[in-house]
Amino acid sequence: MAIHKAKFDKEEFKKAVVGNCKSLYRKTLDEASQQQRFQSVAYAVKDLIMDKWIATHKQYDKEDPKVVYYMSMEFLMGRALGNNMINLMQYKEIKKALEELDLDINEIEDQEPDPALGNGGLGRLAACFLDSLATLEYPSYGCGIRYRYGMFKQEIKDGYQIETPDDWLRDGYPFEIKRAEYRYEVKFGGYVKVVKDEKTGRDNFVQEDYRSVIAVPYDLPILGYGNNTVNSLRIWDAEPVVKFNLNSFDKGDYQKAIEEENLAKNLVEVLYPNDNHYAGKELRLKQQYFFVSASVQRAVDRYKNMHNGDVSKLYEKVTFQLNDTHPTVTVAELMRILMDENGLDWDQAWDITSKTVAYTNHTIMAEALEKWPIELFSRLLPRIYQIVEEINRRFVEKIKAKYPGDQEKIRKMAIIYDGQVKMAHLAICAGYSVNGVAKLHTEILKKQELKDFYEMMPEKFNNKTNGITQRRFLLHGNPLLAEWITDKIGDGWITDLKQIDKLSLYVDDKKAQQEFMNIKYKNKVRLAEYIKKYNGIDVDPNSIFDVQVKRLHEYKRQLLNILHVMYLYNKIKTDPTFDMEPRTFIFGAKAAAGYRIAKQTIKLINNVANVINNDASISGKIKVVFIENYRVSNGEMIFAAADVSEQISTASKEASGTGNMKFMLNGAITLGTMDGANVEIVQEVGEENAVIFGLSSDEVIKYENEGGYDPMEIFNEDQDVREVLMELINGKYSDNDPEEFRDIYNSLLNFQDGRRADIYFILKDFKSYAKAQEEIDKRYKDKAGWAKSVMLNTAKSGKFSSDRTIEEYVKDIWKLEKVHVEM
Ligand code: GL7
Repeated sequence: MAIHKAKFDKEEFKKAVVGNCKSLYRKTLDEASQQQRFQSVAYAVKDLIMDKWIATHKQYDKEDPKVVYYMSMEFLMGRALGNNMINLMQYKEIKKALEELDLDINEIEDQEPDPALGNGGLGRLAACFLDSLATLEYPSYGCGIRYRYGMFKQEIKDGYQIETPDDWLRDGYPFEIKRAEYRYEVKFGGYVKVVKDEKTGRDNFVQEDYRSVIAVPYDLPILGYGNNTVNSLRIWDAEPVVKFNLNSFDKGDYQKAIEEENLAKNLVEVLYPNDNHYAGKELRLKQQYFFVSASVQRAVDRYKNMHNGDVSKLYEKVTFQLNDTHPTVTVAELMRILMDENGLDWDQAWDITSKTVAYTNHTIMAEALEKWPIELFSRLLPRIYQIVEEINRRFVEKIKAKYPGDQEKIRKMAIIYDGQVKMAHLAICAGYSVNGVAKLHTEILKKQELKDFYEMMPEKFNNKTNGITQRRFLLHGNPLLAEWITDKIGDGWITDLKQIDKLSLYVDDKKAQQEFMNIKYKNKVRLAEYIKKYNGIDVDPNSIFDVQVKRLHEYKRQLLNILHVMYLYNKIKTDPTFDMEPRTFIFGAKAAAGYRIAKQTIKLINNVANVINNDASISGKIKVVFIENYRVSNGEMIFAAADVSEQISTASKEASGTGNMKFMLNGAITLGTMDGANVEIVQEVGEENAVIFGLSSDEVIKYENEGGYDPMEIFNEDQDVREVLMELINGKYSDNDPEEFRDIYNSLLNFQDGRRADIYFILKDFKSYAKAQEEIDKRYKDKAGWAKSVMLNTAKSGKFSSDRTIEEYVKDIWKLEKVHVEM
């Protein structure tokens, strides 16, 4: 790829910053607050972007390339300022200019709120994909929602998680642009009237007595690295129709006007903070249809403008990728627009739709599968429901034709069954591609979860192993290592991560090992300072930094990790001479606000931390830290500082994971189960450079099919496990209520609320995990061996760039062409 570096006029830039401060705040820089300085700098950086942004869309209009619309309820972008400076290739230049203005780039970057319009891996994947699409010069839009409040901020008070609103727009977000010229009406409720067209004899379907809102988009620039491509993330805000059209007042329909005002206000108010869990809330379905309808209306309009109003070949230039089932109403909305607004008949509309929409599955967790009650779905989206019903009717006919007399197939595969609309079935039936997100995950889809669909339509199924952008998670997040790598092998890795394999040459070189570990040490010092500042805990950068950061979920088994810490603590207490490398166990995780066991687990980790960190008798052999408010920005720093990457989900449950890749890239050893993309990480780096434990996914699935296992056996036979479990209920780690962790205890040992004991096999895997932890200790004692191993992790991470993932989507699914933008 030809890297293009634009000239940078330092004096111009400085002038712009000073000028922005004046015109935005009527202040000089030294009078301005830190936030105001950040805004002044951000607007100056935006100025460097605008011409490229304009040029990119001119070029798209001229060449009329095929475009992918990445439809996602979540985009977990992280901060933009530093990333934009990086992708402009002007980080150092701007840093220098700011120094001359007496501004510290780190402090300025720290002023930016993380735009956190996502929960976890699924939302962050969407953000990495946008970065790669722009870098690889592929035309694309991210389509989503401009939530007024993103992912909540987490505070820890007395060990408990407290959620506070994330008011990310409070000071104004400098990089967004309101596109008031693109306004679309989105209709909810009412009923469908059939009106016969006198001339054609055709039935027209008209929604009556509905409530509606106006969708207004805001665009955020998505910069390619080292090129002139600037794509857009388009997030939709909702405005009331009444502001726009006073008609309802004219008609005296005051009630309707108020309802519409409230609808608009509530619609985009907040991101649902559930990860891998579907709550079935009516407002959530409204959000889904809202952004889907606006995005599809806009995409079809744009296409028609460029093709004389003829929609018949839409699929040649437009493709919608559904990020999980959340945007699946895309299927029916596109059908509606093609039929009701463009006069196509069913077969034509279906032919186009089923060549235009593709679906990514991100989870097999049953509680994440979206199923909407017919009553709710049809009341909220009456016309969409009619269309889904007809899709279902035809699909069931096909199933019957293929499997005559097999009622079981219909029960398992129908889109509408048992009073519910099954979104995954709709997406698979209508989509031209269905992909999983790691090899193992795709195999489980084909063999288990979606077996019937795979048998009927094998050609649709494919795998796209996830990836991450090395621009944010190495070049920006770990500048010391990035510079060292570039020094050794050149900067090709920034846009072609496969090249990082050239580091393999250095893994036995003593000097290189020392340099690498020295950088790791400095990154650990940086994190230790952060921990001191925000947690008030002293941690030793010479200890092993053993890190588990990700959403708190039972299947991710933070509980296994902390139970092991409790076990280790007991070991040290009974044998003070017990020899081990000092270890700092670092956790970071948000729990969904209504997820009780997850919140109890946070409290448990904090209470264990309290006891252990204040026990002078163990002379600092272990420390436990819970980092508050884990998010993209502090994540960048955490990955850079990790020695051990905890990826310990119950095998088969973590579809892919992407944190695992960020740790590997930054030189950490994976301590994990054979789950998700861990399998491929081990394949790349070699078993000897990871530490693997626990049940395999086949074993887990086998137990599940046979009704589980009996954790009581382990409890009765294993004294260490029993001791740790008893500590959950004997008050050892309770500050006031000794019953505090009873639910956790019960979840491991007792059948309750229709759920088997220990459904995530924590006790089953405990022994094997403890052994794996001993193995980590042993390996760390061999300094040279460890250094070689972590360097190999970095060197072998080439596969896990989202650039590779995107090239695969482009080649196998989207069939896009690159568009080069000249300036
Ligand atoms: C997830 C998976 O849990 C995670 O393993 C995967 O890496 C990610 C991106 O594909 O998607 N599925 C899901 O529902 N969430 C995820 O993070 C929230």
